[in-house]
Amino acid sequence: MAHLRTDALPRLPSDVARPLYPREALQAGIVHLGVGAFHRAHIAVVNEAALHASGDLRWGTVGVSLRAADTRNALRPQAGLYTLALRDAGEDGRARESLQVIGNLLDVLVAPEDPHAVLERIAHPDTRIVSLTITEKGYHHNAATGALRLDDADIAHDLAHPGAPRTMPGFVVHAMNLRRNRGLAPVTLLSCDNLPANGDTLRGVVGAFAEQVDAGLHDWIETACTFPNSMVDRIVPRTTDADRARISGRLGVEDAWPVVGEPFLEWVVQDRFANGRPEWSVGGARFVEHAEPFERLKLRMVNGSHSALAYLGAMAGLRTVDRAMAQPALRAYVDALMREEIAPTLPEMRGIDLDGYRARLLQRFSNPALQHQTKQIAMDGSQKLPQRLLGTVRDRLRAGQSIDRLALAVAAWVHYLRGTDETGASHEIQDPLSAALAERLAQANAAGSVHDRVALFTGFAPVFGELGGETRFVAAVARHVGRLEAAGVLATLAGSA
Ligand code: CS2
Repeated sequence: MAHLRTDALPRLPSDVARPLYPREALQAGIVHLGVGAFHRAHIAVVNEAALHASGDLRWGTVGVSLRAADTRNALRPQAGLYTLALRDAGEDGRARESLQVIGNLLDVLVAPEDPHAVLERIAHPDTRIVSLTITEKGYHHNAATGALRLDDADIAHDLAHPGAPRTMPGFVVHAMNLRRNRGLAPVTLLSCDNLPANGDTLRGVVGAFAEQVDAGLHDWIETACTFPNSMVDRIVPRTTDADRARISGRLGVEDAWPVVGEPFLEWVVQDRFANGRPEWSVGGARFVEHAEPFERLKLRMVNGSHSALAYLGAMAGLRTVDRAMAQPALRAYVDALMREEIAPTLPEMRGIDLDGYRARLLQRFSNPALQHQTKQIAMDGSQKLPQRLLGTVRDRLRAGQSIDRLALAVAAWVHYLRGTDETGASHEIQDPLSAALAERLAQANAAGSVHDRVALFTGFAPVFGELGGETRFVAAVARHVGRLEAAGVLATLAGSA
């Protein structure tokens, strides 16, 4: 089969959408760090709509992979073209899928191969926006406090090697130094990661790194660049070989690197751009003065419930989110978690109907056409729990409210960390703090009673902060860990319904 390339576009089936602007005239106004599936199914899609509607050709994208070469290797022979497949189930329950070939990704750079090229791209006069989806761990911060970890080996490396950094803070700050020294315009640094006040978090880690480099540089970044907060939402499971084969079959040409997502998309962005921006509102983005309330809503409702479902589902041997949702006890639990414990912590927001939001979310999680793996969501728990679950726990404890269901989600993570599910199948703990977590668990396991074990484990400050000292929290988590260990997920849920 021939490959997806520019010359294949006119021959694609007529129901496949494709770029209709002159690709060869696109400039690279955006550098995107972390050009994974999420970026290609979210920001790039909104950007594509803006290019179609406005014809403003300043906003092509150069993607950067901070680690692996696979995306570049697959996309360079395709001139950056790839297919987005949006999937859900029709009324008859059968999967349906719409295809669009996206054209605004001009090139992909692989940072470890050529860090100089990445620095020069960010420092290029055409670059106006540096956007990021590098996942929580890419910030090299303490997830509980938000502070840059100056003791991190890669951060120390990047402070010592301005010409060959490895981390996001290293690339951003050293490239900003080049821009400032060359008298170039500042840029917008746009975080699209699932972090609370992600722009402020980015400003914090970039600022802390810059301070170590040069006080003048720090001030220039602070005053000239902007760091909008943003909320991003679209479920994007990892692409499988079966997806690749099915999509290539429909296209009639081989696409080595398509992405799959749900039809739903939201993007709320604080309208604070240092050097212009595309007309992203035509692609569904919403520009606001304050994005934090939307981020909190999304992190707590979508991601908090998602993590709860992932740990409970994975431990019950349920491989995908929709299969977890098909268990009445799990569905009822997630519904009650959102309704009873999460939604009441959220402020009133004009235009947001929380009951409708919750109902739609239950439907999104039940999408059988996505096959979203519970283990994919279970990754990196130490980086996710603080903003997804623990902030909600804190708010409720402060208000003297019950945290029973939230504590079950936290207990499910602790249960998951033992590395074997209830069917006896083992799973790897993928987490940047996996070694420290394993050490803590081993110490805790020597402690005796479930309560003492959980007390020792929740004393792990990089995740739990001061919560480890909250007796109500420790007692509630311990009660659930005890039940999960003794009776398993489904019996625990049946007991707490
Ligand atoms: C998920 C998110 O993998 C995960 O941790 O919870 O990627 C989730 O699918 C998105 O944030 C939805 O917008």
